[in-house]
Amino acid sequence: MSATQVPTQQPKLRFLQSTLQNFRLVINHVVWLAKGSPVSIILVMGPTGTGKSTFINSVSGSKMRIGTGLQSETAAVERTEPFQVGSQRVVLVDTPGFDDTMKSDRDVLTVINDYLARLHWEHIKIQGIIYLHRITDNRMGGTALRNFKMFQAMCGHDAMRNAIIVLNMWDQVGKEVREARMAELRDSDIFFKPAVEAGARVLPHDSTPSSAVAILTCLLERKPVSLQIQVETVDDHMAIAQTAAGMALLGHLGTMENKHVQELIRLRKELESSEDEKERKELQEIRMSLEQAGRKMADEQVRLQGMKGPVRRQTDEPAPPRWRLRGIARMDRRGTVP
Ligand SMILES: Nc1nc2c(ncn2[C@@H]2O[C@H](COP(=O)(O)OP(=O)(O)OP(=O)(O)O)[C@@H](O)[C@H]2O)c(=O)[nH]1
Ligand SMILES: [Mg+2]
Repeated sequence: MSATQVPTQQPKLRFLQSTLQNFRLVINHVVWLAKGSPVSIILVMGPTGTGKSTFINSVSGSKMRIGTGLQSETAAVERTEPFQVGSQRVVLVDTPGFDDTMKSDRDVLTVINDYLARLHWEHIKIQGIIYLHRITDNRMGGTALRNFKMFQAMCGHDAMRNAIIVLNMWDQVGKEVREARMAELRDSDIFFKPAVEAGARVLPHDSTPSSAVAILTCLLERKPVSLQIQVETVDDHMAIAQTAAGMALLGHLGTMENKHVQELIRLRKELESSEDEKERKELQEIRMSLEQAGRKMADEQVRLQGMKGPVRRQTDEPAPPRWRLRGIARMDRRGTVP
């Protein structure tokens, strides 16, 4: 090729390249439209009453029911319509806590796991998990610890990079107290430290929409993941009781049953030594309710052990090919995600 030919051929080449590039863009756009626009799925977890639904409503414009009384409000997995955060479309998924007033922990695990399994079956990955904790709580009690353990067991070590522990109601507590509580929660082995070491972040939330957007934005920078329980139940066909979350729950139920047994032994001794009729009657009533609670714990363990994995879709149609979804949820033509 002579030196004089170069200037005449380069514009032609550039023209061809840019035409090809435009053609590719158009094709990509058509394919993108045909598939529906991608959305990022973010789960919101935490004990009942920590403000999960309030958080979701504040940033998505949804109208999830907010609890006003002492009872748990969100009993099922509910999701928002897709909404915009920066350049991305997001769906937030509200979940019941593992201390629901009406549902057993086994029921809660089942409803969350069924939803997660369905996503995994569709090859839809999770963009992030938000775990809400009230900074106003002056104790990390058994309920909060149980919820956090279940969250950890469901997500697994690798998904912790996609998790943010949100300290809710931040502005309800004085500066010094909240800073001290945050440090203790973050640095204690029995609280959030293992999750933080695995990559989870701990962020305050002052109840404003802008603070919620900042939290979501942090999660949108991560690469979507599958949660441990999704892999265990869908890919590895484990029964619920064999999963880390199932075992954590069985462990909790076993401990509670043991506590009831110990309490019953103590009560029996008290009953034997008591001669006061009124006191004996009261002790009998306590014993009956303890026995009933103990039976319920034992029954829950048996039921959990007998549970199979999540129920697949009713039809036996094969899962969609991986190239269709590539790890992010896509709305179908009606604009919905699973
Ligand atoms: N002060 C204050 N109150 C809040 C905040 N978030 C939630 N609440 C209140 O806490 C209560 C429970 O809020 P919800 O959003 O229903 O909590 P939830 O975690 O969805 O509860 P469940 O659905 O029962 O699991 C409601 O009375 C809310 O008004 C907050 O950031 N600040
Ligand atoms: Mg709720």
